[in-house]
Amino acid sequence: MTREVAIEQPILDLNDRLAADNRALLDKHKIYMLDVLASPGAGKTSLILATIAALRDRWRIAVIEGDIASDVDSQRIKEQGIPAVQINTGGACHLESAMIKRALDILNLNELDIIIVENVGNLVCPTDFYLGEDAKVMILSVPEGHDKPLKYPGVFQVAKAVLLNKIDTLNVFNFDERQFKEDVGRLNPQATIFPVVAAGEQGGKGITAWSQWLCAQIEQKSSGGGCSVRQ
Ligand SMILES: Nc1nc2c(ncn2[C@@H]2O[C@H](COP(=O)(O)OP(=O)(O)OP(=O)(O)O)[C@@H](O)[C@H]2O)c(=O)[nH]1
Ligand SMILES: [Mg+2]
Ligand SMILES: [Zn+2]
Repeated sequence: MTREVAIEQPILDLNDRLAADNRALLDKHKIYMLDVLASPGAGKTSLILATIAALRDRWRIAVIEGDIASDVDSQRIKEQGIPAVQINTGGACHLESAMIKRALDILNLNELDIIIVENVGNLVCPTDFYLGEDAKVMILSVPEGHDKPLKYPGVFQVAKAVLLNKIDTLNVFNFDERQFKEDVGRLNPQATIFPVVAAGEQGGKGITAWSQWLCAQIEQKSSGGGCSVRQ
């Protein structure tokens, strides 16, 4: 006789319990945590750096960097004088709440307002793992193609905001922005879409609108004081 063992569900249940602990800890410290999802190279670190530049006058920010290997991205963040914790998953293609818990133990939570998590580059399984964050957002970059909402619907559905990055390359890649917006709107009508350029010669385009949206989200959790975004 063979028996099927559903292994996925207990793992997700345990993950959710630890994520709830993370969330309680963050709430106690009034820290807003954002989980950034995207494919490898879509511009996660670039967007995080641009967001830090826009918000650092107003908020105290730290970054948790998730990568399979290396500390390349956390070094880029630390160069800006921002605390960063690198998590190397050793092969796992997503972050789990237990990993975030260990990173929270290292950070000084009394001196932070925002934690930005850069998840492992992957459009699939990070979608299923709640880490205790206040919101997930996702980035699609123009070279990946406008058909991605149809092929990877899950990540577009969990995102509170969708960033369309590298719009400086729209013409080169024949990207149909109207179709993209239509498909995202069908999957997730609540998601706000922000076309941006996170890096390069036109770097900074659209970042103010995105940062103002994020600032308003954070405001709802913090003790007030208003939003101010450096342009
Ligand atoms: N032209 C253009 N290039 C960009 C833009 N944003 C990022 N890049 C470039 O895209 C490459 C990847 O950017 P990263 O920010 O490292 O991407 P990532 O998603 O963090 O990559 P991984 O962490 O390796 O998954 C870099 O060479 C960036 O300079 C953009 O808006 N326009
Ligand atoms: Mg990166
Ligand atoms: Zn995975």
